[in-house]
Amino acid sequence: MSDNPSIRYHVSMTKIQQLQKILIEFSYYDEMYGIAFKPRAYKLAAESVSVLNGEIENTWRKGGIKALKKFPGIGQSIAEKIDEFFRTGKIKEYQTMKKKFPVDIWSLSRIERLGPKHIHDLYEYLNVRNLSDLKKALKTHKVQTIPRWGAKSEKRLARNLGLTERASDRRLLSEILPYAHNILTALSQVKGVKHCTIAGSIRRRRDTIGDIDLLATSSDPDRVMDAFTSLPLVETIHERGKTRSSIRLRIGIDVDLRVVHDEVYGAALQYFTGNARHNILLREYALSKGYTLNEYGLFQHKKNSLIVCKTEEEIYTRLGMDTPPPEIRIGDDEIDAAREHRIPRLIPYGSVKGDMHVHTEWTDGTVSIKKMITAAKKVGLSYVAITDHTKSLAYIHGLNEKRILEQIAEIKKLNKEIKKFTIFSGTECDILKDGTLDISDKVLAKLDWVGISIHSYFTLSRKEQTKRIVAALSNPNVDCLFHPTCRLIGKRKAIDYDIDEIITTAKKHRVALEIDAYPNRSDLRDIHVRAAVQAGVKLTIDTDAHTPEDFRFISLGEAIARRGWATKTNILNTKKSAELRAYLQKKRSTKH
Ligand code: DGT
Ligand code: CA
Ligand code: CA
Ligand code: ZN
Repeated sequence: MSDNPSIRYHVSMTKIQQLQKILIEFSYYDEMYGIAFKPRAYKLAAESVSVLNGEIENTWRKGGIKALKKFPGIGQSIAEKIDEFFRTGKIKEYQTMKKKFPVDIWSLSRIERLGPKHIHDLYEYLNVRNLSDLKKALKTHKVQTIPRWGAKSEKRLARNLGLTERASDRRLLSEILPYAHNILTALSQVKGVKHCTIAGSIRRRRDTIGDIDLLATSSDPDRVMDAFTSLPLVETIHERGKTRSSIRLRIGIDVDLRVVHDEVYGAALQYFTGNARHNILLREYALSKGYTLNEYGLFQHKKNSLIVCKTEEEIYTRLGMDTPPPEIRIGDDEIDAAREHRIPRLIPYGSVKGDMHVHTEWTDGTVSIKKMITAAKKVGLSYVAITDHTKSLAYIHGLNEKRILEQIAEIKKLNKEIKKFTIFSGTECDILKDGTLDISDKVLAKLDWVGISIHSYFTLSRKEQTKRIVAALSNPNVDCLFHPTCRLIGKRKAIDYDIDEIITTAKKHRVALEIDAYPNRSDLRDIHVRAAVQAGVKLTIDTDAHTPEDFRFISLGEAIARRGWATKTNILNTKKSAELRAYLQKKRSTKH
């Protein structure tokens, strides 16, 4: 048995991962022995294989070696090897290579800054074949005895090995975003900096973030790197170069910074925004149009020249397509849509006018209705729905029918007092195990806005859970299903039900689905949003605020909506309050 996670990982490697491993090992091996040109091709091929995953095999099945050659990095010789692998599960040349060099190159290559030459030396001088050999060699301080290595390199290797083993946690966007902005502000002020921007998964507004990627252009790159590596937040400097530096912040997240020339800013931004899959599909498309696209620029084959693209738009335009917003660059169908000019105008940030899911001290919120209103106004909202919990949640004093009626009266009074702001009387009514609601229909009918949600029996079977929610959605008083999948990132998996059936039912009964922007919820997910949009189901973007500060999360919900290709008209609470009230009243009066 081994205590090493990456070794255990090998045991359960999929076919594609094995192929990727083989290609990477070939690339390292070729580089060790100075076989020119090939390593780069192998790397590109490995990348295509890993990112396109099952498509590689499908393509091979349909068109064999010839079809494989359309992918970046895959020429005749690599295509033949992949063909052999899919046919026989083996590659003879690989087995020969492994006999000559019996080293787990793959695992070792995952250590930051451990290149082919190093792996070669470790094997030649110390007989290091895998991670556990490497750990032993480090412990006994043998690594520093390798010619030209020294104590410093040994120390760095030990540290990077530790980092590789720890670096798997993803962090919530909301937690990381402020740090990214801080660094951005600091770097933008450095003399000589022209552009400075956030790229990577943060620019795409993913829910969770692996590391922070920044991109800058400057007339004095050294100065930018100095500023970057001496930021007060820095814990470790992994690497400091002229064009690329990498640090770890004290909060335990890494930051990559690249500094490039102005002429390639567009290409670099496009590349480092990703995601990798989008990049590879775009590259594939560019190839078919006679261009090579990579992080260094866009090159036209016919003229054998670099095309200056100072902006991302110039690249996409050159390739004859619209520029897909970063949020939808996931390597799905956005490139086709951009070519056919059918990406809709995604909901602009700042479009949400009111928050339809807000808690107060009546249940588990921290402050009064009035204080929540003040906070909502401060972030520019013009209405909210107060949606406290109901009686099933006894441990937080969920409201019963009597208390709900009292709250309705209180809100009526407040609405008369306040100006230029509307409060909707709402609820977050609990869905019971059998799909009935825990508040009487008579009282629900008196509310402006009825949200329903699940807080118990998360593990019912798929069939039972679907039936339960369908039943709840069919109640004519219901306006919205709150945090529809109940997932809590890092804590609770989504409940299991047939999302398509929920979407169909929501459509039938004109119930909206919520995008709950509370960071560890981010629920609905982007794919569900897209399905709901396609089905013509209305959505809301809410924060599920329990404290006045929580309203700041609205833009995160807008990001999810954008990732799900939603436009302004798909989102109910982009309406003005009077329009929304009219919409809800009409819905009630025509409901059967
Ligand atoms: P993360 O950090 O895991 O949240 O996700 P990203 O997308 O920020 O990934 P990261 O930081 O590894 O790389 C930043 C961007 O660089 C990525 O979005 C696209 C580009 N990139 C990284 N690796 C590859 C690759 O293997 N192939 C291609 N074509 N692009 C890549
Ligand atoms: Ca990243
Ligand atoms: Ca990165
Ligand atoms: Zn809630």
